[in-house]
Amino acid sequence: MHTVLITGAAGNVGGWLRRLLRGVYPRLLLSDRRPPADLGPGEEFRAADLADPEAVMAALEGVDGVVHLGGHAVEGAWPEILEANIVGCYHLFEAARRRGVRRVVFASSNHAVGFYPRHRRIGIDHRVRPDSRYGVSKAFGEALGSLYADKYGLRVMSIRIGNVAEKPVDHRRLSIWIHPEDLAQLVRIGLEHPELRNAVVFGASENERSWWDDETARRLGYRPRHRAEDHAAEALAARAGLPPDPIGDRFEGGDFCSMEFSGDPDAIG
Ligand code: 15L
Repeated sequence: MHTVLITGAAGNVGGWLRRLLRGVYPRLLLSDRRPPADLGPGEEFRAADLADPEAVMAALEGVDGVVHLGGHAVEGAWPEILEANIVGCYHLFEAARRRGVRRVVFASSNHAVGFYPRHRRIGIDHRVRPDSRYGVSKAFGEALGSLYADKYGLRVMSIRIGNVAEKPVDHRRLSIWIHPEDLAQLVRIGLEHPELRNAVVFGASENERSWWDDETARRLGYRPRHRAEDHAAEALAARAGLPPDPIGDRFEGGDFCSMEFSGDPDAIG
């Protein structure tokens, strides 16, 4: 990997990865609709709106690997999810194919499987179970990555990211939290591992309360260095201050599940 481009570089996760991947690859390019407010003098920025296929093509010129964080990062109305996460994701993979990019690391999300009940331990072989239009868009991105890997030989890793923060902020996050340094480790595996072809992994730190079997990531050498349990007292205290959410507290996706919910929780086995 010589030239790596991060899309969505002006966002929160983009900010972490910009700092953690600096100096790792000879050239690190940043892309977003607008430059990050704190863009440094040594940082190279390429503006691109994912909705504009020509702009995405231009952004990917001379790029070997993409870390695709760009798009809408939470639940939203259908038109914005469609434009940023469905059409935009297609533009990204298609530009990667046409530009001869070798690898794409796709930021998927735990919300692709958010409707699994918390008492179940799931692996990547469990079917997707999105908890929102946002979660559906992430399942779509994973499927697109799989198509481009199988059909065009692009190497793709989709990371179902839990919650990226310095610490798990509440009870739910004790199960799904990932420290930015652990995420950077996973991203580097996606960009560099010689045997990687087409993988979906869960993105979590060393979390005793995890709901996920992350065997694929481990097999690729992932060894998270941060432990959620070290912050358990604080995270549990934070939970005490939150109002009860009978639906959200039952499923992995938390309040993404309870938003707009009018189903039968007992029927979601
Ligand atoms: C995500 O996918 C979101 O991008 C982030 O904002 C958090 O909501 C996170 O999931 C989470 O589930 O905590």
